[in-house]
Amino acid sequence: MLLAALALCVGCGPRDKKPMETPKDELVHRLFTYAEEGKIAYGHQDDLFYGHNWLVTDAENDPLERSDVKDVTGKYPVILGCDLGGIELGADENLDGVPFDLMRRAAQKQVERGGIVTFSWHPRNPLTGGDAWDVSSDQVVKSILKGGEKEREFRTWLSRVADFLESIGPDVPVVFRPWHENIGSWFWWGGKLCSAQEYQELYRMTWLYLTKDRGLTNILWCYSPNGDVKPEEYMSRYPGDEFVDILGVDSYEYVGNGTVADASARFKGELRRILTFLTALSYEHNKLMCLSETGYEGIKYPTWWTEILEPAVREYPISYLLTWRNAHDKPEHFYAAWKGFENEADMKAFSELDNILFLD
Ligand code: BMA
Repeated sequence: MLLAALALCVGCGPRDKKPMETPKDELVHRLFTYAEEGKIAYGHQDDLFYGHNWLVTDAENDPLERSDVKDVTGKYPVILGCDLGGIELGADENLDGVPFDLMRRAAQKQVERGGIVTFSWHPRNPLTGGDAWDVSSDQVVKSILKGGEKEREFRTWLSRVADFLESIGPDVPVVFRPWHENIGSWFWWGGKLCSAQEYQELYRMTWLYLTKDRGLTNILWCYSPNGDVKPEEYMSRYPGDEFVDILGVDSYEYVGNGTVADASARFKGELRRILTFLTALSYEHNKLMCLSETGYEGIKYPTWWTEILEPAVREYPISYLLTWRNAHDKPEHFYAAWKGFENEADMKAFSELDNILFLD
């Protein structure tokens, strides 16, 4: 099996790895090994908090055993995605209603089960008071950098992120993916909302605060631009090798006005284009790579998992891919199959492929 997987994966093969000294080194090593062996771990956002038609209600005592992915495949995803949006204000719940106490317990449970946790962050807009998508001002990033009017307040925001990550456990390595989709202009830290230099300062400042001021050295830092970009755009806001462990990319299938079949074929081609340049960059910079967010909202292509997604990614050394959340309160907003959904058998078939990893 291993030989078959290696033969398929053109970008796979041994890498320069640091000796394993810390829990972070061990996770980096584990993820590099997946890539070398042509394996891709599957991840799902908010997997343990809710699904298409259920929701954890007893945040303190729920055993965290329910998962749409487990209902369909019999296995949990290797990667649990969580979002910290709202933590910066000291809120009890994130922007999608997930209590932070539940999130902490789920992160610990995921690790106990042998899995991995990744955190994204959709923070509010520190200048206008709006949400992460409030792009009404191009002064926001500037306002939180050194000397800016919101610098102090933003440090408090960062301290709340640090407190939460620290509370998961001192030796638990996690992936943190701040300031994502930074080439497009839909978040206040996006392409047209700050200069490349301001963006890089923001990323480095976040890294420096968590790593140096707070001593959180078990974080794997993921840089994840949106995927609809040219290779040179992808790196145009890169903060530097010292600050990044994983090169990620967010790329979704959109149907638009055409047919589902056309959109799916287009998506497959687009993913290959992106992952080809990402593979070259990951070798050049000796970094891990992943498909940090992906999916097709409502998954309207019956064999999307085995005929679109897996063939598009199998040749590339991505350590993992993560499909977005299955909202419990928006019936069309789901990115993994759920019990009773028409393409559930295809997702199960995907979970049984030799090169795709779930938690057994
Ligand atoms: C978006 C949507 C929103 C959600 C946000 C943060 O893609 O899923 O409904 O609030 O992510 O999780």
